[in-house]
This record gives sequence, C-alpha cells and structure tokens, in this order.
Amino acid sequence: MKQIKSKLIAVIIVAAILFGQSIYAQTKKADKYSEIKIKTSSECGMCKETIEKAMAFEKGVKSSDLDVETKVLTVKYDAVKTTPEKIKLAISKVGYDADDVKADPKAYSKLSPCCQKGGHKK
Ligand SMILES: [Cu+2]
Repeated sequence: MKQIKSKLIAVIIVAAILFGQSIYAQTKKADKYSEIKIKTSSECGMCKETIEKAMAFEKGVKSSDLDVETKVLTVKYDAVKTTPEKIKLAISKVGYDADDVKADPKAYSKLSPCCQKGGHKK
C-alpha cells in the first residue's frame, strides 16, 4: 500500500514538471511576437472597434489595443508573417492615419462623421 502511494506521488511530480514545462514553452512562444506602437487618427470608441477589428483580421497580427485617449495603437505581431508597413496599410484601408501612412480617402469618407478627424470636439 505504501509503495503504491509513493508511486502515485512520483507520477504526480512528473506530471507537474511536464505541465510546468508546457507553460514555460508557451510563455517562450509569446516572446516571438514583436510589438509596435502606431499613432492613429482615431476619435472615439467606435474607431477603436473598427481598428481593432481590422487588426483581428490582419494576417500575422496577434493582438491589438487602441488607447482612445492617446490615439496610440499597440500591436503585437509575428515579424515572420507581416511587417509594420503592412499593418499601417491595413489601418489606412479602414480610414485612419497610421503614423506617416495617410488614411485611404475613400475609406475615410465612409467613416461615421464622429469618427472623422475633429469629429469629437472636446
Ligand atoms: Cu470614432
């Protein structure tokens, strides 16, 4: 009986080590993503949704978060699959400036008036 118990403990320890390693491997994997901060011309929460949605569909983008106050979009991306230029172009295509890349005029004109530059007067 005592032997079974110690065997069980050994199994649990091995399982715990393997589990810990897989978590470690996942954390390490997350490190392969690069991060970029892009200044956008967003105005409100609707812009945030539009841009983050565009990023969600963008190839190679892991995650994105737009700070409405500072208008800065933080993007985590896989540098093997995409480039900052492509990401900025994707933002332009939904109607917003992204750093030095100007908004696509056609997409910009389709934005809700409150999302166009100066639409939200404070
Ligand atoms: Cu908006």
